[in-house]
Amino acid sequence: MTLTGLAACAGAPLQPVPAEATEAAASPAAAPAAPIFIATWPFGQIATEHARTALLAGGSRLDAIEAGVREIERLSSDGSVGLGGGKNAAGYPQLDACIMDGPGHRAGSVAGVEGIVHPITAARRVMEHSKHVMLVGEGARWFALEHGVESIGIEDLDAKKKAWVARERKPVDGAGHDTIALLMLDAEGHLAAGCSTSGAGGKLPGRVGDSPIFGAGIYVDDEVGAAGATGQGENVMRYCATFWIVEMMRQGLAPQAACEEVIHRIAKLDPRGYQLDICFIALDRQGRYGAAASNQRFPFAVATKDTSEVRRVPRVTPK
Ligand code: SD4
Repeated sequence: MTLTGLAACAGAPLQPVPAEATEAAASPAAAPAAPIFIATWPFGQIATEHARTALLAGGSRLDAIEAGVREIERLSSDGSVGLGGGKNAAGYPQLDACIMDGPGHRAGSVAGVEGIVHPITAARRVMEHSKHVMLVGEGARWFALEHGVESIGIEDLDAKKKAWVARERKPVDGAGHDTIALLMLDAEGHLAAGCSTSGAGGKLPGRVGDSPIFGAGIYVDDEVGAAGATGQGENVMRYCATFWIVEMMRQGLAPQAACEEVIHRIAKLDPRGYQLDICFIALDRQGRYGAAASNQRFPFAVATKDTSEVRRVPRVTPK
């Protein structure tokens, strides 16, 4: 989504979307000292700052990631995260979220979950209180309820589904879509990440995007780095894009170069070339970070212990 679109679909201004975010290409020459937080979109600044506050208050990495993402879910800040986010074709939100911790390569995820206020918390509960990694739909809701995650009733959804089926049973052109993907490196050199979205507006009921999928919405390798994605999820998940970015970093590319290279590689493979609407952020364990987008300017938020800013990258130059 563009900045203009972002502003248009925001319910109430939560933070001033900076008129001129810092035009950033790569991360600064010297990596800032950890902890470092990086998140998608200007509203990501809310997430990076909440994550930082949680960490500096003595929370764990996962507490920080959860706190940052929860705040975006609570605000449904850009109209596309949380229960106030985009609706599917039948007129109700189905939410996707996941969380991943570098040490132990632990991961939890929920997809297509209904009436759950904080899917990121549900994802963390899956990671910490089940032997599974991912729960979907009805089962994800049951599990979240059983584990104390705040919820709302979904009794009205059945009627909405039936009405939609009786109409035409087609996807609709939904409003824009965005995602919060949040990555962090702590002072001990460990990485974590989280992601949450209501997904592509107007999606078919049951559609799952990239956001709850490891290697697509986010990926963390504690030896190397972490990456996160936003944009058209189908074009991210078909290429395991965040896994690919991390593997590029393993081969020696800086985060900025890795994000760009994966876009070029995907564009080369894909019939749509660069018209893919995909955007990435990445952070390595040295604290270097980067971002890239296939066909638009892409603002993202970065915070350290003492700084917080929104930067942006131009779309990649096709090659
Ligand atoms: C999805 N990747 O469900 C998400 C939506 C998004 O910018 O990030 N849009 O496809």
